[in-house]
Amino acid sequence: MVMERTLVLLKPDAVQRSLAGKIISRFEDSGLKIVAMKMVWCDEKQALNHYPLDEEWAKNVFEKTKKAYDKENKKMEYKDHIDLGKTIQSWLTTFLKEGPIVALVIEGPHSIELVRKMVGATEPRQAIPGTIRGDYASIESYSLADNKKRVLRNLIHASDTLENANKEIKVWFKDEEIHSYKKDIDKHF
Ligand code: IDP
Ligand code: MG
Repeated sequence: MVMERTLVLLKPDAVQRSLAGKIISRFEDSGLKIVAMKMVWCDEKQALNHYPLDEEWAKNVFEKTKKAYDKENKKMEYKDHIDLGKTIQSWLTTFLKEGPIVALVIEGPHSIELVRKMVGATEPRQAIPGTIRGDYASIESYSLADNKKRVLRNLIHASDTLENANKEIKVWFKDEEIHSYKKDIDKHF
């Protein structure tokens, strides 16, 4: 499907650093359409619904993290992807509850892929300049996060697949909170 919706969260560090407006502007500038937006201070249940311990996700996180460790010739202390997944999940829920977040649904052709590209790599240190993480969080790294036994503070979440986008949108928005309206650019799609 070409026309897609994706879920974006401006995590507590983005709100804390007063970056919400700047980040939202980037999505507006792209031509994609914001169809839902609100500020939420979530609880444990909502945080866990957003980051359930899904085996595929844990494998993916494990691979990314291991690659970064290998590059530095550092040994990972985690037994396997489930061990790492559980730790990251608990750090993530603590982080999401730290302060209010801004949740958005962004709609447009290929919006899932485009938004992920604008967001940049998971580890901000690897995120290239011009991406949101690369511009505003680049001093953040796996090693800094690990030393403090905390999650990567990387400002933003964006859905990575259509299946996850559909699930995640439901965690944060009721159907009636998502709006349909026309923009000029729509006539080209
Ligand atoms: P993504 O946000 O780029 O999609 P995921 O792999 O889905 O990245 O991981 C979710 C979040 O978990 C990341 O945004 C980051 O905040 C955190 N995270 C992932 N891997 C690690 C890690 O190895 N150490 C600390 N935090 C991590
Ligand atoms: Mg993800």
